[in-house]
Amino acid sequence: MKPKKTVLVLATTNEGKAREIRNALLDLPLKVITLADLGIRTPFPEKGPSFYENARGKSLFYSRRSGFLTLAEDSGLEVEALGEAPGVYSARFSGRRATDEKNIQKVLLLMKGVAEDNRRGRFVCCMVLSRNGTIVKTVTGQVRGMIAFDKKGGLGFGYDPIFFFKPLRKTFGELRPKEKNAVSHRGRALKKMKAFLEDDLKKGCPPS
Ligand code: ITT
Repeated sequence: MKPKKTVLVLATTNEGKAREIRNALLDLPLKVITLADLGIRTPFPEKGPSFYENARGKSLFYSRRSGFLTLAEDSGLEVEALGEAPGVYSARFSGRRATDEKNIQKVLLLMKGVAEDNRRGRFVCCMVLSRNGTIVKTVTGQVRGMIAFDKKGGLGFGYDPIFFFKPLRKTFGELRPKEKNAVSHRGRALKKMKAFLEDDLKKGCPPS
């Protein structure tokens, strides 16, 4: 009989994030499910002042609700010339009916006239794993880039088409999933989380 896999709940409503996390954890003996699979629709009000506080809040909230090992993350774009905005407001930068496209247009408008040298930005990701309402592991990742003058590439999600990554001379919107994962804020955080999970699973933590 095959050993029972540990269930891991991805506590996110963002399909782009979920896809990247799933792909990165594919080779672990986990049964990865989503909040939707469990019929959990209660939104978590993200009101924290930092990525860490929002990620921690989401992770604990949904781990208590689901009863399973739960992974949540908070991430966003920080632009130096905009005083680190959009930051924790990245998802709703253009208002209550925000879309990726509207958010991108708002950043491009605010950056109009800003010279190339002053277009530095970075993506940040804080990821928190919880079990039974207790934090098990926290990891972070970040990546530096430049805010492009125009959109380029149709891959990825969110601000990817305007995030220019100098070492590859491409925007994140032009990177294939594996290429993005190798250098992105989320990929870097996931590398550490994956190492922790591998170890934890080897120790034979009880399947939840
Ligand atoms: P959940 O809270 O349900 O996980 P969300 O989209 O609301 O989903 P966040 O509050 O963490 O998540 O907001 C993250 C936003 O930051 C996301 O909507 C994008 O606009 C942006 N972002 C984060 N990671 C990104 C990435 O890899 N590429 C492009 N944009 C990204």
